[in-house]
Parts: sequence; C-alpha cells; structure tokens
Amino acid sequence: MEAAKEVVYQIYPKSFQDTTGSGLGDLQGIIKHLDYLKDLGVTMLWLTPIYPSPQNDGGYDVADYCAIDPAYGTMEDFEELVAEAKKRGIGIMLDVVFNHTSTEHEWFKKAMEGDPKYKNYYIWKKGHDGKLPTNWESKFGGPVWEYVPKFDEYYLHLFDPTQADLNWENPEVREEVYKVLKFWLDKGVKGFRFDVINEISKGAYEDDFIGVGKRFYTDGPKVNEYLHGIYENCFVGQDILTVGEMSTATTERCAEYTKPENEELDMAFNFHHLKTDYAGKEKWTSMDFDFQELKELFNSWDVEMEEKGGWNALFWTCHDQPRALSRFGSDDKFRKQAGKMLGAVSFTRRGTPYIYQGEEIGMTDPGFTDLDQYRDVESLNAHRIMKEHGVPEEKIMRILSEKSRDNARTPMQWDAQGSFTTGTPWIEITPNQETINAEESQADPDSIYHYYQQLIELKKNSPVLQEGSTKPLLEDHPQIYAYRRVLGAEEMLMVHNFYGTDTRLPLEDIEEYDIVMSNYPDTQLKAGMTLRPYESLILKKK
Ligand code: TEU
Repeated sequence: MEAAKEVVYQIYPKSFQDTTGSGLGDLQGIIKHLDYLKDLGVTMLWLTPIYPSPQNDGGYDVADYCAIDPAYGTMEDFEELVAEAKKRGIGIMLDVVFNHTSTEHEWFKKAMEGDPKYKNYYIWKKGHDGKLPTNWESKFGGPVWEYVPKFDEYYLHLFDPTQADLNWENPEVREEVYKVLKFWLDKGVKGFRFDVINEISKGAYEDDFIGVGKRFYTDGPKVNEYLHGIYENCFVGQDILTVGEMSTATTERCAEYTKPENEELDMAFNFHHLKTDYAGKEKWTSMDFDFQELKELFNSWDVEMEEKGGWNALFWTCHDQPRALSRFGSDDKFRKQAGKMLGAVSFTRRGTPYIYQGEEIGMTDPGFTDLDQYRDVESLNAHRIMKEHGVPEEKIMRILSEKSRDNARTPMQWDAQGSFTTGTPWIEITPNQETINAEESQADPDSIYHYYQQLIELKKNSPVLQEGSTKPLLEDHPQIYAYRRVLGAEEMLMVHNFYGTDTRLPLEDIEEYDIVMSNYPDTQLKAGMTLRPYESLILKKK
C-alpha cells in the first residue's frame, strides 16, 4: 500500500458506539458508522485492541490474540466489519500488542504452572542480595519486576504487573507472533499497528543510575532483526500498511525502521511533540506547550526523515493523549478555527495523517474534577504516587485533567442526546455534547468536520503534499508555524497562527500564491497582512 496516499482514522472501540446498551462500544457500532467514515474520506480504520482481555489496561493486556472479546461482539461481527469496510474502500488495521501478554493469557498461565516451554515465553530473573534484578521503573509506576515465590524468580513487566513481557529471544515466541499475524491477514485485515514495538528487544539487565531503565530496552540490539523477521515471514507480497509505535526513537532510528529497503515497517509514530508541555520532561506536571520546541521538532522530523529515507505517521492525539484542541489550540472561543488549523498541520506535513475519533468534530478534554471520573490505570497510579509525594489534591486533579489518557477516551459525541449508548457509559460523556457533536458538525457547512473532508480530499489529490520536500520558514517567529512543500516545479506554502491573538505575517512574497484552503472565509493575501486568531492558510504558488 502506498503510505503517502492513506488517511488513517483511529477508533477506540470501547468509546465509539454501543449497540447493546452495555455502556461499552462494540463492533456493530463501528459497522453502523461506516458510511460516516466513508463520507469523511478515510481509507483505513485502526482499532485499538478488541481481543479478550481483563481490561486492566484498556485491552492492551491481551489474553488471546486470535479471538474477539465478547464485550465487542463475535468473530462473525469482525468478519462483517472487514467486508462492509471493504465495500466502502476502507481497510481495517489491527493493534497488535507483542511486547507483553496479559497474565490471563494461556501462555502465562502455563508458565505459572511451571511448564518449561511456556516459562521460556516470558522473561524471568533472580533477585540478588535481597534486591530486585534491576532498579528499572515500570511505565505505570513501581518496579518492573514481580516476584513469584514458587520459582523464587521475578518476571519482567514494563507496564502493569498483569502485562508480562514476552521473551523475543525465544524463536518459539517469534513463531507465535507470525501465526497471529497470518491469522488476521487471512481474515482480510489490511494493516497492523505495532504497540511499543521498539521495546521488544531487551539489552543488558543492569541497574540504571541515570534513568529508570529505558535505555536498556528501548531500540534494543535485535529490534531490526525481529521486525525484518516479521516482514519476511508474514508480509512479503501483501498489500498492507504497517506502523510502529516508537515513542522516544530518534529520526535515525525511525528512518531505519521505515526505509522501504530495510523491509521492516511502513512508518513510525514518535511522541516527541507530545512532550512539549512536560515540565522537565516529566509527564505529571502542568505547563503550557513550548511552541518553539514544537516547531523545531516538526521541522527537524520532516526534513530529517526525508533525508534519511524514512516515513512518518502524523498525529496530534490518540487514546493515550489529551485532546489536541484543549492542549495546543483553543477549546472555547476559537474552537472552530483552532480545530481546522490543527487539522491543516496534520494534512500538509510530510507523512501519513492519522485522525483520532472525535478530532474531526472538534471534541475537547472532558475537564474531570473528581478522581471517581477516571478509569485509566496509569492515571489512578499517578494519583497515588503524586499523593505519596505530598502533591496537594487540587494540583493533582489539575494535572490529571491536563494529562490523563482518559481525556481522549470519553465516548464519541454523535448527537446532543448522547446516542453513544442507551445504557450507562463506562466513562462519562464530556458535558459539551449538546453543542459539540457529529450531527451538528455534519449539518454546519462551516464545521471542522467539513474542513477535514476537504483536507482529506486535498491530500489524496496532491502529489506535492504527499511527496514534496519540506522547507521550514520563519523558524524563530513566536507564534507562526510556516513551511513550504516543494515537488519539481510545484510549490505549496503553509502558514499557521498557533495563538488566539493577531500577528503580522512577515512574508513579502505572499501575493505570489493562491489560496487553496483557509479557515477564515474572507482572507486576502497581501504583503504585511495580519493573521487572525488561529488563522491557517494552505497556499499554492501561482
Ligand atoms: O503505549 C505505550 C506508551 O508507552 C505510552 O504511550 C503510554 O501510554 C505512556 O507511557 C503513558 O504515559 C502503548 C499503548 O498505546 C497504551 O495504551 C498501552 O497502555 C501501552 O502501550 C502498553 O501496552
């Protein structure tokens, strides 16, 4: 599949559409909205995990890789989804979580019974001198080691204790992974999103005295070999799309993972831009985003990934991140302008754009104020840890409301009546559904939804936006992000005001361009012109 021509829409099935009244979304709910997604223009749907799971981590704790969790429906529902999506020119991309399994997985249960075959599917170490095998910290807080008295050994879990890391050194594990991928390919799946895939190859098991252990397992020694193994065994001759989640990887590493000649993945997500509001690089802090840093990251990633032959997955938010509008835009007065501006950024940079459900209608963070409103294991742990460190409750609640993963996990706002479910939603609906919803967005010709439709159409039909080189502009400007995309004689110019105040656009040659899209109805291109709040221009050289 040609990554440059695809537009991916991410669905968090639990919060998309419930058809049974259970309060949880399901596969029939996705089928119900396929026409909506086709009208929007997307080509691929990435579903976060729908496999049987105890749901300790929203389904990223998989108990069976080749089945559907009954809460979401049946395998027949899944097959129907694949077929119905295909009729509409849309592929299904599954989320595959191969760094770890749930401790409810049959393999782990057999390991716990002492079966040596399955014990070797996981990573076990002895403690030493009464201490844990290493001092690494889990991503959700606490140590990465869980003690099992009957073996007098610890198993590794980079995430929750119920998510045990798989031992990729064991060729049988790799064979199991190939089997799973082939199983889904046979069902007609058209893409895979590989969860935390650059963490599967662990290096040395040593204490970390300068960090929390990440450097010993991130981009480890054999990741490229393992990814190439997957490609060779499963993907040769397949017309599919693959993306790896590479949270902290560099441009060098991401290019290695995604260069076509390396035969690993089609593209990679990186999360550097989503740490520009982390004070001291710590997530559980409260800070406005650093615009200069954000811009530098976008510019360097776009330029360097091209130079190094790699391909980027472009996104503002996902099920692990707060809503971009609340974080980088404006979720009140200039919501429409900011929503369109952020969309324009995703669709005009070099890479494949991803839309997270609800982004296309300008959904915002829910503004939870009470701990009872949160569901996510990471948020609940973070609350406990901040409390232990003496952070005042009020501050903790502010930080959670800005950083919690639950911000993106509230139900899709289909209409003013909350038709996500007829039952009680598993997590509260954001209280602005009366004004922010898909029905309203579809009815309003000037909505963010319609702007996204146009952006998708533009991207699909514009070789320069797909393949063109990026030339950063106005790099030090305190509120404008601007760049050209160039392909042969074709040139486009993008200009985005990231703030809610006017600013002069210092581009004297602006009259040499025509407007392709703009988020204000009456823009006049003039040297010395003013950009209005969140004004965003997509221009083409005459
Ligand atoms: O996330 C990987 C990951 O490390 C983060 O994005 C994580 O959410 C972050 O560290 C929290 O601060 C992936 C999935 O997207 C996430 O939902 C899972 O919880 C995680 O892997 C484990 O499978």
